[in-house]
Amino acid sequence: MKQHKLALCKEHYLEWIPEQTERFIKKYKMFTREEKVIVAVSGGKDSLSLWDILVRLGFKADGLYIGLGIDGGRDYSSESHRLTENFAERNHLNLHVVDVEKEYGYSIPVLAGMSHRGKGKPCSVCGLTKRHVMNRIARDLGYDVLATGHNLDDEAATLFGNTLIWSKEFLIRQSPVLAESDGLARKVKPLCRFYEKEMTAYALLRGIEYIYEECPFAVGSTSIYYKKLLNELESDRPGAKLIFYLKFLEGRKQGLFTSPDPDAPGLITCPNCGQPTTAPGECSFCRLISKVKTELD
Ligand code: Q46
Ligand code: ZN
Repeated sequence: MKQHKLALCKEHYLEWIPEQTERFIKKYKMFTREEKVIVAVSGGKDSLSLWDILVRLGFKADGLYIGLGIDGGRDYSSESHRLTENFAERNHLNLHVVDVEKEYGYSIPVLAGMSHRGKGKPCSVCGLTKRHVMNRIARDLGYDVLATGHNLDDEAATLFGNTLIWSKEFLIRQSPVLAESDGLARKVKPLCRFYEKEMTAYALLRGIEYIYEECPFAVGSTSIYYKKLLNELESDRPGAKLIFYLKFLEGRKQGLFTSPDPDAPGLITCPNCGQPTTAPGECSFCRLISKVKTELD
């Protein structure tokens, strides 16, 4: 690991990753050992590794898998579901599964096809649905905190995109920990300081079986393009990604991008699902489902 000027053998690497994760959990005050954590798992290396690390550290962590109904010619969702179930079974862990089609009547590609969001790509509808389900499950099942497997490459690419257009709204919300508020669960990213490569090495060394392919809809996405640019920068200047992200966090600590926009609308409750929303009436997710129902039924 050039950026840390550190080389470790397998045994010590597998100790170093959890030790560092615990340090980040404490440093950013993400959660305590007494709190109940739910990890959003996709079957990929980051989320399964996160679950593995939290359990090894002795945290009370269950999993949440959301079935999106994405095939992409290679059974993407069924394969990621199978690998997640395998992981949970092998480690005797508790996994909650929400199948979007069974629960709401339509898969992500069908919902996306009927919506104006996303210009032909389902990612916007997918993100909206995942946020809705994750928050509902965390709240309804009494979890204190929702953890996701975002790594440094994800965070640096998001930060790069938000910085290119100085998106204050998103820069304010980009943090290793987002406190709970008005019906929104606390959200944390314990892997936010690990490079993607480091997480791949962890998953492989731990023998975690995960889905290698990205979601078929990730191909050609802006975030992959930003990751490619940042990788070029990183190969010339090892550590550049980490510095970019850590300096941003340092700026936040000093008060940059932390004060909420005074014009931002406050949160109100959706009369249908009870989740927080910004505009009067049903939340965006409930509106999407009603619209698709009306058009398809
Ligand atoms: S799962 Fe969903 Fe991602 Fe696939 S459809 Fe797009 S948002 S790319 S993280
Ligand atoms: Zn709603």
